[in-house]
Amino acid sequence: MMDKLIITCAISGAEVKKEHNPAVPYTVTEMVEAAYQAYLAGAAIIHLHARLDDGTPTQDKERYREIYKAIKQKCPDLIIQVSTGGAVGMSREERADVLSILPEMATLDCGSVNFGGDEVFINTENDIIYFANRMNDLRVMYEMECFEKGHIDSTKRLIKKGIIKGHLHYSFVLGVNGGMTGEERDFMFLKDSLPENASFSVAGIGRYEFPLAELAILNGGHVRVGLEDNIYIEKGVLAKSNRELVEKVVEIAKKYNREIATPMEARKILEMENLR
Ligand code: KMH
Ligand code: ZN
Repeated sequence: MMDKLIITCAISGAEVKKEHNPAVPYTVTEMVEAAYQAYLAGAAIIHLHARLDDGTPTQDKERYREIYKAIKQKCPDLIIQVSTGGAVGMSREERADVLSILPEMATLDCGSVNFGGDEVFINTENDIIYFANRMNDLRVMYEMECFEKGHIDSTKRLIKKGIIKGHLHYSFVLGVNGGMTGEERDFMFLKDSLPENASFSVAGIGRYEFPLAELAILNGGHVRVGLEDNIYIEKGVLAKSNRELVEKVVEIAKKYNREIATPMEARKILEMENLR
């Protein structure tokens, strides 16, 4: 039997702006409201990028602390997964600053990928080792973001060396302009390449968001949606909110009788209970 479905909502991102969709949250109040509404709709995890009030992405630990605390005050049981990816061009140390607030969960980006134009999201092998070691030391649960198959292979090498350890949870981020596409065969290839006993979630960028969500729901995976990844509820129609995107996944899950995990159930599925 399949585990219940863990829905992650990537509410803010670092690249998407209010000019793209006015519902993208920047301020602390907007972040809390977006997280709360996503949670009410069925999200167990919030993937969080901090922003300044004017929308500038930041990895500043004090800004993260403020947002983290405010969200927790409103929804104490929600899992908050902070980004250690930050924005393209940030240094490794800048990106890791947020870990000092001791988040329950964070992303571990497992390789480099072109991000359109002149942009490259750089994650060298030493970067991956640096982040994994820090998160191991701080007992932070990590979700391994893989933008293509080579990134999964890199994690396997680091698992063998004992650097990546604990319950293995992956996120396939597919459809980035410069990365792997999110067609069914891409999904199957990645899913079949995972180490044994790993769990996975999918994050489809743009038009891949809901087709990939459906594939994951049918194949025992978990799903990430949110304005970081996709601003449309359907072709040409802007999503009114992060909540609306979560609601659409819940509808798809219902169609296939896949139950939705609460945050506590998600902690169990991801074997996070022994970390803290
Ligand atoms: N903003 C991207 C450059 C993550 O959150 O860990 C990186 C990103 C990955 O979003
Ligand atoms: Zn992110």
